[in-house]
Amino acid sequence: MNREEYISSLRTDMLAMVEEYLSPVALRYGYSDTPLEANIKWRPLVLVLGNYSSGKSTLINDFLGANIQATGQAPTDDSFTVITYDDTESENNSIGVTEERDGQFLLNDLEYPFESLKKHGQRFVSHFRLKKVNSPFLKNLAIIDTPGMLDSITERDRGYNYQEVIGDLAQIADLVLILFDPHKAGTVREAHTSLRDTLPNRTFEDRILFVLNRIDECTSLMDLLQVYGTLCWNLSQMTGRKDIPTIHLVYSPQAGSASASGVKRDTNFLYYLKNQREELKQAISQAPRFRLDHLASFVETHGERLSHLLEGLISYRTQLRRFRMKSGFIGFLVSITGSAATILALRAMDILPLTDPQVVLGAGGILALIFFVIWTAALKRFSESRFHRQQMKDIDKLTPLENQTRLDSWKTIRELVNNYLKKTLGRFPLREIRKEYSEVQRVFDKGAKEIREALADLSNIKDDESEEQDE
Ligand SMILES: Nc1nc2c(ncn2[C@@H]2O[C@H](COP(=O)(O)OP(=O)(O)O)[C@@H](O)[C@H]2O)c(=O)[nH]1
Ligand SMILES: [Mg+2]
Repeated sequence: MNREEYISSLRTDMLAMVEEYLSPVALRYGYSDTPLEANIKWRPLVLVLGNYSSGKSTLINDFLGANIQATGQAPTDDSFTVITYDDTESENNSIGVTEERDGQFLLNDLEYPFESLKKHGQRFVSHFRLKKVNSPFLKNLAIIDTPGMLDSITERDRGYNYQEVIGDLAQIADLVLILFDPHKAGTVREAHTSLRDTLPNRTFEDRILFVLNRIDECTSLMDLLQVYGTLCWNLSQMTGRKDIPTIHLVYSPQAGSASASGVKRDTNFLYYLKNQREELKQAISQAPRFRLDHLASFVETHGERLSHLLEGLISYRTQLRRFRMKSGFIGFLVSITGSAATILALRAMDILPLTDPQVVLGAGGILALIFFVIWTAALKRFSESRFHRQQMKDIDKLTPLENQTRLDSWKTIRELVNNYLKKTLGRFPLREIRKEYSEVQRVFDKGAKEIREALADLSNIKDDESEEQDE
C-alpha cells in the first residue's frame, strides 16, 4: 500500500468510527446540531489569514499557477473564497476557474463541511463563495482565501462576526497560514484571539504557519531584521510564550518587481532567502498529513467531552439508586417498627382480641406492608425531588474534576448535563447510557491511540522513501 492509500484508508476508518459512535451521542444530548463527521469529511483544508494587502491572494495565485484571485493595494476582496479542485476538468487545459458557486450553495450542499456556518447570517452568505480550479496544486487540498483584517472595521460595518467566522473555519481547517507584511508586522491580534479560543490546545501550535510576506519591500537587511524583531516581539505578546515559532520569510518576485520601480533599495540580502517560498509550498502540501493529526485530536477532544457528559449522567443515576436503596432500607425498618408498635398499642388498649400469635403475625405483616407502601409513595413524591434539587445545585460534584483537562472538558458540557437532567428529571435508562459510555470510551481510547501509532508509522514510511530517493 502506498502512502496516499494508507492515509486515505485511515481517514475512512476514523470517519466511520465518528459517524457510528460519537455522532449519535452528540446529537442526542445536544452537544452538536449537525453530525460531527460533517466537519471532517471533506478534503484537507488550508485557511489563509492576514492583514489586508499582506499578499494573501498573490501568494495563493502563485501556488495555483494562475491569476484566480483579484489582488491590489486597496482592500480589494472582502469575501471568503473556498478554492478547490475540479475533478471533471482535464489538466491539459490552461489553469483557470472552471465553476463558481455562491454562499447559499456552499452552506447547503452537504458535500461541503460548512453547514455549521449558516448561523452567521445573510451578510456572511453573500461574502462566501466557491471557485473550482483545475490546478494540480489543489489535487490533495483546498484553500480558503479570506478578506483581510482591518482594525478600523467593526462588526457592524461587516454585518457578521468576523472573529467567529474565522474561528469556525479554523476548526474545520487542517492548516492555518497567518500572513504578515513589513508594514504591519504583528497586528493580527484579532485573528490570534479567536484562534486561541477555538482550536484545541494540544494542536494549536502545530496547525499554524506564520509567514512574513513581502520581505522584498524591506529597504535593507537591517530593516528586515528590525521588522523580524518586531514581529517576534508581537507574536510572543500574543502567544504568551518566550520561544519563537518558525516564521517563513517570503516574497513574490513578480509582484515585487512590479512595485519596485522608483524606490532605491538594497535587496541583495534576498539572494540568501530565495528558497523560502518553495519551503512554504512544501509545508502546505503536507496538509493531508495534518488532516490525520486533526482527525486524531478531533476524536480525542470530542470523545473526551462526550464521555465526560455521559459520566455525569451515570453518576447521577448511580447516586439516585444508592439514595433509593438507603431510603428503602430505612422505610423497611420504619414499617416493621411502626407495625409492631401499633399491634402492641392495640393490645395494651385491649381494643382487639389479639391473642392468637398467627393472627398477630398476619395483622403485623399487613400493617407493615401498608406502612411501606405509604413510605415509598411519599419517598417518590417528596424526598426524590429533594434529592434531584440537591443534585442540580451541586452539579459540579457529579464527576471528579481533578485537573485542568477535566475542568476544561466539564466546562464545555456542564450546561448539557444540566439541561438533560432538568428535562428528564433524572428518569432515563441507565443501561443504555452505560452502553453509550463504553462505546465512546472505546473510540476515545483505542481509536485515537491507533491513529497516533499509524501516524508514527507513516513518518517512518516517509523517511524510508526519501532515503531510497537519496541513494
Ligand atoms: N513588493 C511586493 N508586493 C507584493 C507582494 N505580494 C503581494 N504584493 C502586492 O501587494 C498588493 C496586495 O496583494 P494581495 O495579494 O491583493 O493582498 P491581500 O489583500 O492580502 O489578498 C498587491 O498590489 C500585490 O501586487 C510581495 O511579495 N512583494
Ligand atoms: Mg485578497
